[in-house]
Amino acid sequence: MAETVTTPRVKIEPKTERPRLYKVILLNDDYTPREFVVTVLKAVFRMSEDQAFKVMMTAHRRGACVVAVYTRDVAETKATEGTERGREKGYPLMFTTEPEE
Ligand code: TYC
Repeated sequence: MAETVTTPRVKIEPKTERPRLYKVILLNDDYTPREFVVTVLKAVFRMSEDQAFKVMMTAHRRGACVVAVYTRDVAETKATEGTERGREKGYPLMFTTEPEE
């Protein structure tokens, strides 16, 4: 018997939804020393001195700066850790998270 070769007419495209990403935002305040903010950015967000200084200065001048984007768990953990490092030293340093559009 002759072999029947069929070409599927419908292309099956498995769709894996990418997880929603969250921004970690650094908020300015009047009390936390600039150098301390830079130290926290380097330690928690693995930034270079240069990157950390630029992010700190942007928050200082504009009131807030997006630090990085992560999945929700990672964003929340890092925001909490950054805020906690300030709190330990008695500074009001604050990181928040916000979902990306
Ligand atoms: N505004 C602070 C100061 O003048 C420095 C600072 C920068 C604090 C950025 C927080 O997110 C911040 N000492």
